[in-house]
Amino acid sequence: MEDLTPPGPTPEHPEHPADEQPILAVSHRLPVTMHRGPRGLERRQSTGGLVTALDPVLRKRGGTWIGWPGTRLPPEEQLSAPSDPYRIVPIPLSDTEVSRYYYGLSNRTLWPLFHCLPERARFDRRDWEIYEQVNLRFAEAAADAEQEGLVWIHDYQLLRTPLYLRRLRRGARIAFFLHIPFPPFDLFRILPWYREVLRGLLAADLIGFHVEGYAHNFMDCVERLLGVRVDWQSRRIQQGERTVQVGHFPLGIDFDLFDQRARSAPRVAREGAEKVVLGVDRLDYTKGIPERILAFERLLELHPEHRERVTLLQLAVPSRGEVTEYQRLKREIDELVGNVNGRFATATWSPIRYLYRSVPPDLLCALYRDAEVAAVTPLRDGMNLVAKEYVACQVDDPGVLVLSRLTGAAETMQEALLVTSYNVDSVASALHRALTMDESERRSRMLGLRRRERQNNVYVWVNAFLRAAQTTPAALGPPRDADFERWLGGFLNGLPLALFVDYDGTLTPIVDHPSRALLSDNTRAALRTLASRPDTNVTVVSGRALAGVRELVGVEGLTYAGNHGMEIVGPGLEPFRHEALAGFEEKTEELARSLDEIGAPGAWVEKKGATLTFHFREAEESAHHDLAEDARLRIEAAGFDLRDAHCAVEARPPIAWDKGQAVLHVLRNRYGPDWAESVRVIYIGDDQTDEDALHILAGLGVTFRVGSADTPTAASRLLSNVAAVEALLSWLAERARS
Ligand code: ADQ
Repeated sequence: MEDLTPPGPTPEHPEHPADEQPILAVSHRLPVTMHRGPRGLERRQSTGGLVTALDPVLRKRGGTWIGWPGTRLPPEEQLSAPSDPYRIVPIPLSDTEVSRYYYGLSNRTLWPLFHCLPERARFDRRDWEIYEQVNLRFAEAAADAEQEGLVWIHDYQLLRTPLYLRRLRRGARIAFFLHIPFPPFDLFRILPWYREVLRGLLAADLIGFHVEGYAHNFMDCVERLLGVRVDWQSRRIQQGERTVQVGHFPLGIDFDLFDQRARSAPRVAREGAEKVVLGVDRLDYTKGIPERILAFERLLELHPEHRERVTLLQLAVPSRGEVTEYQRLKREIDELVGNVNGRFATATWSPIRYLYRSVPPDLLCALYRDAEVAAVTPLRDGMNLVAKEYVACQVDDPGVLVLSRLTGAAETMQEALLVTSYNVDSVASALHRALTMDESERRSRMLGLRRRERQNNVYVWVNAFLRAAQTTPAALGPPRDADFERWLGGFLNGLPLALFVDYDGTLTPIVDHPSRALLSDNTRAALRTLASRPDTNVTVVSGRALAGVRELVGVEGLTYAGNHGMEIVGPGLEPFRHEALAGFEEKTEELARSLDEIGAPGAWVEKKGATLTFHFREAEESAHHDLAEDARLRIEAAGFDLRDAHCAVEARPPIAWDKGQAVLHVLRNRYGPDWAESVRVIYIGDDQTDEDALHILAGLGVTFRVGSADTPTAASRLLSNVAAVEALLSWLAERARS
């Protein structure tokens, strides 16, 4: 029977640093579960790895734990008791939310996909919407908790919570830990919301995984799917002006607790067979239970000497019974157990004993202790704590661990007999080897396993994670030559280069007034060198008037495209001015007068011939929204197209011409209609007006956008800032000549 009272004190643990700030833990489930009992709502301490790990830390440091209490709570009911060492904040969820966010998106979409079983995944937009809403709710609760110190968010149910929290609390220190695998790029990109998930996580300062492989998969996805720069060596990711640290922290268990329980738990009477192969799992298709039963059947076929001498004892805790896949799995296991028992059972022996229930800790430890073999054979598992618990309970005659290579645990537990669970024959032969292994080999293997798990226990894990979470990662600085070489070396491949660069926000930082946006000496020098290279042509594409941008850059030999490319001049090109412009100059004048009427201090109109820009960067920030709205209405009423820019709205004649058309014009006229055969194209831009060019060039060239991963863009890569653009231009200027 589990304890129904609030959790009692846990023994002090020497490895806990006591003097640090409180922690705000956020996980799908709370460390306590509410049940409707005879005395009304009753609170019960949850068990499980996460609670074991975090509960003592929160007790020591104080803090708050936010999560779902597992039942519907009347709003006035509070879970916290005044005597609690930390605060418990329940997030109520409606039935629809539980069904769509938890059973739906979390368990029918993310769970199978992240465990590399995409054929089991279901993709439902409505599930995703509710998942977003619930993740936002968790973030709001975390923001409202008004607590200093670290926010530690857990697991796949809350992948978007770091982002929502970051929006609410810019300066918060946020750490995230994923308890399940992170899938490889090929599988992850199947998720329709892959960008959102990556952006959600990148809002954290530290992102932790169990093993290195998952961290690598994540960084690979960030680099390839978002085009964000990753430093593989230090495992840092530059996300705009923020630096995100990625790490791996293999979770351990409370080794001494299991060891002690195994020493004190009474013996469990055995029926018949001499040896037990033990399986302990949540009933989940990732755990490979049917495959294990088939392997056991194969063992009995291939090695009849084990018949009537060995039993497979399979414990399965009921799990996610609301999901059809799990109901189907339960039927499948029932059937398989029936088949094997029907085929091999004798009057005194059943090959498989199958218990579909949770067992209390003491009994579990006695079963672990007394089992000759533990068969831990998931098809995929983030870590797997059962393997570790079994090892901790081997206090007598040592047993043998048969462990799937496809678990996180297998990364370190190399003394186990490692198997690939899909290969039934090899699992059968590993079981045979385990059952017949002599004592000295068993002892040597178990000694190594026990030493490591005792040392790397759950408290060591918590401390390692918290230490990393409290260290601010150093900024990566601009990309280095090796990065550019990797991104562009193969692409350029000795062909001439047509380089297109935007001006404001790309070549120069965004400043208060356009007249103050000036090139740095390095950028100007790089542009000069580029202009002098016979294998390179540079076009500066700007929303500014042609004369203005040409004067500001002031480098000879470049092509200039002003007014979003409606006017172009450059060496070897016929000067170009879009024919439709002429008829618009008067209308533009009228629109300028109308915008002048807005008359807010700090807002002004920049006239550029047939186009214009309404600037409001220098106006009161609180007025920005209304100013933009007013300008948009006037621009639309005048029949002009509008574009939002940085603290500005641009108006241009409704002519089907944009920066993308301008790029194509330059390429066609300079290199001929088959330009794609003879020249490599790179485009660098920073705002919405550049997106037209980025779209057109997708797949045709390499495109960069200055910004963070939160920026929706068609660019192939992101550059964090103008300094990164400068570094790229310098690399292009100095690269070997073709
Ligand atoms: P789970 O998928 O739940 O956890 P696991 O790590 O094996 O997997 O933990 C299962 C827990 O349930 C163990 O502590 C075990 O003792 C207990 N348990 C199983 N069957 C039981 C039974 N019949 N009676 C009583 N207790 C039983 C997720 C990830 C894992 C990761 C953990 C922690 O899927 O890969 O190791 O989180 O990060």
